[in-house]
Amino acid sequence: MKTLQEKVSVVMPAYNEAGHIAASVEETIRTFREFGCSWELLVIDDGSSDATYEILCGLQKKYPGELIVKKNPFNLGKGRALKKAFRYTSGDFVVFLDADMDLHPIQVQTLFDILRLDNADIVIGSKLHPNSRVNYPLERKIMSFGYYLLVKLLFGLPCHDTQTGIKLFKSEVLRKVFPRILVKQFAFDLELLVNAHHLGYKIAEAPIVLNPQRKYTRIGSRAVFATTQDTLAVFYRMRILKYYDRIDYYRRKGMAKEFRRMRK
Ligand SMILES: Nc1nc2c(ncn2[C@@H]2O[C@H](COP(=O)(O)OP(=O)(O)OP(=O)(O)O)[C@@H](O)[C@H]2O)c(=O)[nH]1
Ligand SMILES: [Mg+2]
Repeated sequence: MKTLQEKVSVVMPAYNEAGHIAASVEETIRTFREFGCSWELLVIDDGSSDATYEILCGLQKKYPGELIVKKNPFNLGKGRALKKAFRYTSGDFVVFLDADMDLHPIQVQTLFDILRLDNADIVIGSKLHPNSRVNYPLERKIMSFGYYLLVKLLFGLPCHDTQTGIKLFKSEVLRKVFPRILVKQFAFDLELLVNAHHLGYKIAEAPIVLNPQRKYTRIGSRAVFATTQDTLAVFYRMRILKYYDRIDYYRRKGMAKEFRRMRK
């Protein structure tokens, strides 16, 4: 990373993470200082009802020039939080990193190595990579594999796990893809990756080490149902309505808003 000429923006979405956010921010800052490249950390509080934002404001005073803090007044979900946060980044590369410390930031190095080796535009951490070390319950493993089969069947994406909270993008990719997508709340990662793939960007996968910090996952059966529903909605828009291609056409003509309204 020391030889990296370009700047890296780390974007961390945080929703009710008062228990983890300080450790997460401090560890990320320590790691990137050691990497020695040019970087910034942008944390967006997604309308938390706990003390996440107050803790972040304290940290911002401690790390001026390194930590940027933004806030959504209401909880909008991870996808919309990331889309908003992206507007404030100035890096040539953008890393999405979850705030719960399940995935240590040191792993960003592996993602960059794979980006170079594979000449990729996007590298995503994958729990299903043969070299990953994941310490999470059997039912989550079965869910991950089932979702992989569904995604393979519907989209033929060259990835095994779209859901893991560490991803690296050339910022040009996000600049192109964000305006096209609807940001489906439960299938945001998938919608982003499917559209990037559709536009011809190369996606590679990286092994990860995952150490769950929460005793209980926040993903319940309602979220599984909603994720499947949103995934099918992305399929319908991509393959049947051709919405994503048409929104691009209307955007070029400056009529995207009218088109979105028509399609609602
Ligand atoms: N659940 C949830 N997370 C959000 C939201 N907005 C931002 N986030 C952040 O998105 C990241 C991923 O959320 P998690 O709840 O950890 O989701 P997960 O890793 O799939 O599930 P866990 O097994 O509970 O860790 C975390 O950094 C959250 O703080 C939101 O509206 N809901
Ligand atoms: Mg998590």
